[in-house]
Amino acid sequence: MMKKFVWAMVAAVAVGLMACGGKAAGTGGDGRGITDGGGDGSEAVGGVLMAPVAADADSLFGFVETQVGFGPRNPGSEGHAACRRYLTEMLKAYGVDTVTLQQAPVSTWKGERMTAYNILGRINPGAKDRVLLLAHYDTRPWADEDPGEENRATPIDGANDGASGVAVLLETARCLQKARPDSIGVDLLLVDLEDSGRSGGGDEDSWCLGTQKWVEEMPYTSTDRPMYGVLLDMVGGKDAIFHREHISQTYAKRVVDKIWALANASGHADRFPNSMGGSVIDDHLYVNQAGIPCVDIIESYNPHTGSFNPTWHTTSDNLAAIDRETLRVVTQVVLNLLYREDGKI
Ligand code: 1BN
Ligand code: ZN
Repeated sequence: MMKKFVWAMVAAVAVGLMACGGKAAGTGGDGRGITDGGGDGSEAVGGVLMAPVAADADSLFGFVETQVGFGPRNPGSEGHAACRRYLTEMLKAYGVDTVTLQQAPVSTWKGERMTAYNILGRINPGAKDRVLLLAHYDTRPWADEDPGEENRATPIDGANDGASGVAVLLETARCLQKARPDSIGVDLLLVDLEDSGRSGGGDEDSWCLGTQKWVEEMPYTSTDRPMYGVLLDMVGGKDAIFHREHISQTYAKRVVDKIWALANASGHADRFPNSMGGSVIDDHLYVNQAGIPCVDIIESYNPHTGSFNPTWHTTSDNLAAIDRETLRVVTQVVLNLLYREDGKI
């Protein structure tokens, strides 16, 4: 049967940024060689890369706080609807050129029929050379990994698993408004229904339902599809370390090499060690299978668990577990990547 999609173009009118609760905090040098100095294109200070704009930890934390403030964002919830309105308005407020909403019917592994709402913001939509950044904004409907059995049917706050990756994309939009890329386009994709999958293995395609729909209807021709994608997932954990992830390494090794080398040159080798972590079924798998090399920046080899952050799919995945410095470092690496592609550093 022909699948039916509805693409609704949302007029890009900047309204009510602060009313949405988002922060538009100022930026400043971070004392580690990254400055907000207005884009002179300098290569390095003391051997550390210098981007035209610095990610701001308070701004990033504010984006997480606002999302968590909506309550759990599991599909069908009030928090989910409020969050997707907020995200659409924030992208517009940061001057993203077009914001579109894809609505697609999906069935969960429980047989529920739902709608996946994917939000795409495009900067310089006419540019042939593009980078795709993506993150899921939905949260898991059940804390099924919680140590307390009584909590396992409770929806999670998803401060790390959901809100952190979205915060990186919003902060990227905020920074790119201050120093627009000239020669590249950037697509910011906020995907839905990543986290309602069946745990325990054997039903991989029950995860990432929004992205599975998105790749069927990608708005690209053969000449303007992104050079590569970068997925941000669980990027706000305390002292989080980001190892190379296996699926990324298999499909997109050259992009992994580029990002980890750039993180090193940015002074963040401690957070991006040049070694392998885990293998994660995540949104990047479907983007890779659709022909766009895509890397997952994810905490997949936590020293306490050997896999994800200890708060993963528990009621402890809340604001108290968020590390502003982790968010800042990851965002700065993403910004440095974009400005490097744009020829600014
Ligand atoms: C990542 C974050 N995922 C869910 N929340 C993907 C995943 C799928 C992780 C299956 C483990 C198993
Ligand atoms: Zn999850």
